[in-house]
Amino acid sequence: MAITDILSAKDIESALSSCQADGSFNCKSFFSMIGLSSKTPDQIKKIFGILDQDNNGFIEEDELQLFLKNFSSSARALTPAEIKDFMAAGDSDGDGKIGVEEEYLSLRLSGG
Ligand SMILES: [Ca+2]
Ligand SMILES: [Ca+2]
Repeated sequence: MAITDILSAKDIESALSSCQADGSFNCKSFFSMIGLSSKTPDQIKKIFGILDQDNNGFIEEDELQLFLKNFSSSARALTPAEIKDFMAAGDSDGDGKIGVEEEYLSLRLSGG
């Protein structure tokens, strides 16, 4: 399944163009630009499954590093500082990885 089955290619394009420079990625504005907060829990679970490349039920730092590449193979990797901020925003129980409940919760908290 492609991520564009769930999200609009146009939204993805504008979200990616907003964070082309190193250090300009913000997970909350990115999620808001791709319209994630309006998705159903089931759709969010599917997106989580795409981001969780090794399918172990959690998104880890190395998967966050390649986060943007899930949306476009030519997108850049996230910087260590961006990964740290992203993890801090998503990892509410502090175990160093993001579970699907945490992803969903952080989306609801970010105003969805
Ligand atoms: Ca994983
Ligand atoms: Ca966690």
